[in-house]
Amino acid sequence: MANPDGAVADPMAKFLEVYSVLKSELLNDPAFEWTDGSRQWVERMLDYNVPGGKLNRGLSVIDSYKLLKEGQDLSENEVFLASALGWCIEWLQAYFLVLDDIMDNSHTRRGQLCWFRLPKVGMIAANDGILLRNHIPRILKKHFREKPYYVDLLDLFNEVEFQTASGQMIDLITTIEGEKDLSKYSLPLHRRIVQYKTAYYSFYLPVACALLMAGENLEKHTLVKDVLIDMGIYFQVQDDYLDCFGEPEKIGKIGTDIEDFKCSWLVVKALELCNEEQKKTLFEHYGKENPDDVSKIKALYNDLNLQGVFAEFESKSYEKLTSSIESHPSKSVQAVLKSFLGKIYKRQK
Ligand code: GPP
Ligand code: MG
Ligand code: MG
Ligand code: MG
Repeated sequence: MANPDGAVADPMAKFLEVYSVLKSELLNDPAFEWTDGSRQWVERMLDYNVPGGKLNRGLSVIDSYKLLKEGQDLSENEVFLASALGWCIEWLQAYFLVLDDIMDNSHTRRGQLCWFRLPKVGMIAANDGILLRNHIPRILKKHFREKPYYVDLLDLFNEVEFQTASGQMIDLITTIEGEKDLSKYSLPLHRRIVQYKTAYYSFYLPVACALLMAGENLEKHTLVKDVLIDMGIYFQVQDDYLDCFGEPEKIGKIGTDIEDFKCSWLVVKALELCNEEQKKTLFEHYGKENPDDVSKIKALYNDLNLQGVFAEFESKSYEKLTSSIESHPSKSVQAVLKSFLGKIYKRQK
């Protein structure tokens, strides 16, 4: 949306413009001798995997930075830098999703086939994941090398990636073939998995980036971090819920948690609420590829009214998170956290 003087007013259009800038820098990275073929591959891979999501994580770096600046007008350069950090998080997310879809044997993502499912791609996707990951420090080096917070930024991305990969590891090793045992699934195990695999990179990272840009010391913001981690846990419970009860057209993906024997919030709740008979059904049919087994688990989830149980959890979580947010001393930090919560409460996608 261009104004008469040519300036871009729409924040989303502006954010997408930064994507084009970063992409063309990466496609002309002087550290590699490009050919037309290699450049085309990377461009197609980026366009397929990086910008197609809701972009909430990326946009929230800019929103958070604005709120932290308490209404002061941001310079063009500040908007560019906050957008570039936002895109680094979207690159991180693309890297995780390309690999997660291989590991979870998924079929669709963001309303299209998973990248590795494209006939020409296959396991090249594993290397594309590595490339996506390597683009992040290249973007940071190009645009933040001279900043006083450069080392902290690099450290932040490294720490968060380590936490996410560790969470993904526990998500995966609970499903090892031959060791499938539902009796080890519990709310504390679920919490541990989702805290690490989702909450740090999806919720803490965007705000931490904005705090660093604003010159803050992250060690002084443990309260903010705690609330964001709780919000991330709530967000992944929603993801687990939508995996079974969401509409694939809205969430852009077909759920695989039941087939994959995942320690999902739904199965943990089902184990908590079931009688002996229903428990047998769970033990017999959970974690099987066969659609008949999957249907039996879904029918049981309905019998146990897990939709109602989730609705209850959702409103309770909202109340708890709101009261933790309101106990924070700074109004601008409260505004950052409330805007985040508002974006995800009762989400359908
Ligand atoms: C979400 O799990 C977690 C991730 C995408 C992190 C992956 C981390 C790696 C180190 C690869 P999910 O499988 O429930 O997500 P979705 O439902 O979107 O597939
Ligand atoms: Mg997964
Ligand atoms: Mg997955
Ligand atoms: Mg999921």
